[in-house]
Amino acid sequence: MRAMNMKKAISNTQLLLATVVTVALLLTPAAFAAAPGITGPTFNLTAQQAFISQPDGNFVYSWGYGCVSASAPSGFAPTLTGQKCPTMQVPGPTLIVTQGQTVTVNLTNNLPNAAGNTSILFPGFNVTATGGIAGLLTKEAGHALATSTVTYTFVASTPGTRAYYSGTQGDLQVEMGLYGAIIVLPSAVPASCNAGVHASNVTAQGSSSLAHPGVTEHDFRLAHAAYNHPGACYDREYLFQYSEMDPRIHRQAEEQAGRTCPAGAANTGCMEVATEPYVPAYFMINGRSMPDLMDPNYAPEYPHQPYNGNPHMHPGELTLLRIIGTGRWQHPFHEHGNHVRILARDGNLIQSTTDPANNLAGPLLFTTTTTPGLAMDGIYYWTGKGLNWDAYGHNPSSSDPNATLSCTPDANGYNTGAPTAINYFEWCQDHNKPLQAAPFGDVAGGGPATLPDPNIFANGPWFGGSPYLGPNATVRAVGSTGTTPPSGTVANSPTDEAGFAFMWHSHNEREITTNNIFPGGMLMMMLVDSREFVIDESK
Ligand SMILES: [Cu+2]
Repeated sequence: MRAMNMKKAISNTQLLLATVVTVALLLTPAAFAAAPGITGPTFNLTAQQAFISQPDGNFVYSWGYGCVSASAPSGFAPTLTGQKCPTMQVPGPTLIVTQGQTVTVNLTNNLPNAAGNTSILFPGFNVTATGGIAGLLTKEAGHALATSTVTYTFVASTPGTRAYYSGTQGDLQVEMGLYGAIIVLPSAVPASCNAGVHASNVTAQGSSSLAHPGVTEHDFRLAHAAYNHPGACYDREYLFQYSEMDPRIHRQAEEQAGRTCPAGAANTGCMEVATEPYVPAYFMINGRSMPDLMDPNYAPEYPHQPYNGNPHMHPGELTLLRIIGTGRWQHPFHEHGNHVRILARDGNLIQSTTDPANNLAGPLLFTTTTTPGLAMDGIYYWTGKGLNWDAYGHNPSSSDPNATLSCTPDANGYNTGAPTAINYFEWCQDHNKPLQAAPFGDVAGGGPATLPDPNIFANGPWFGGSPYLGPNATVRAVGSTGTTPPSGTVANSPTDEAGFAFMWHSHNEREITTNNIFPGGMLMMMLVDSREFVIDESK
């Protein structure tokens, strides 16, 4: 599937939200999170049942980790004002700690008695388990009340993103939703990571945002680097956990959840659920499927699926992707728009053997194929390099000041000299290079393409939108001759921002369905907006 230049239909919603939040910010403490979670180093977790929502209207009986209701979450990072850590969520709460901390996780088993014992594995750490009952892989929280709590303790010895998941009846319990992520922030961040695109974003947007004058873009990062290495600096971050569900397994578990096991029942409880044959119908990112994953984090309609999948960035930003495969299948996930440079796998930074202090050696991946239990950290960025047209629709002979911006290439060919410029990080080789043979407005003409006339209903409404970034390039490409703006801008004022949307999705096309209906499943839209558009991750 390709989605080169679709008009960003959701942009308007985000604009409205940003406006609302601007007002709210005056009244409440800041609330920002792109990879939200709870901060430790002590976590009181519970495992229990609830129903999670899918876009076909199905509510799927599931098991998940959550925060023990009696203990307030130790904190959200970054702060999400007014949000609660649910007692059950899929994926489980993202545990955020700092390298060197001693982490304590107290797990209470509140699953139905018939489900048996449960536990958590923290692969990559030397875990000491106390209390509970001896199990196959670790100590377990029993399904009888007297033995329902177990404690795991370990030192967060190395930074990075890792999976955690049930070590008890993994074929059933991981399928049912007992998995999550732990993020260890580096204890030392290289000084060079405190500069860069993000630092200039914050500076630039405090005063110059055209879409939202006076609105400052905030810092949504958990840290300035993923690892203690200058090659691991980043400007923005997202966590994506990939999984799938076979609703037949969940239905069988639901039907047997009311059983009471006889005294002395085995650790595995007294359910009889066949985990083969395996026929998943739901393919999820962070527990949600397309289009639900585009809704905000902690949207009230998903009380047990608080995390979304809605990446958004400015040109040139180094975006850290924290990727975990948590299901039973591999998922060949493709991030359109660029490749992903892998930094690390399972928290192991991939360094050059010849100059490890300065150089990383991770592969550049077209498809970040997830493997069950495997975590990856990678850097993605988007610029207009290679488009072969001026993505901002500049025209040196225009009278519009936005059309006559300059582009001064830095050593890499990008316009980075003026952090406040709308065309910050423009690829200067294509500056003033026209796309359209005969545009309607004042963007430069004479290019190789003829785009559909948005004023002709037979063609225009089928055209996804603008091939331009920036606050008014879309309307300049239409001009004043017509009364109907390009289709995507019916909902989104063409005089406001236009961005690019790139489809990020599984390249196993079965997995971009929800219960056999396309589109759905493991599919999300990555949005690129020019830098004067304020990206607000607090929703
Ligand atoms: Cu694709």
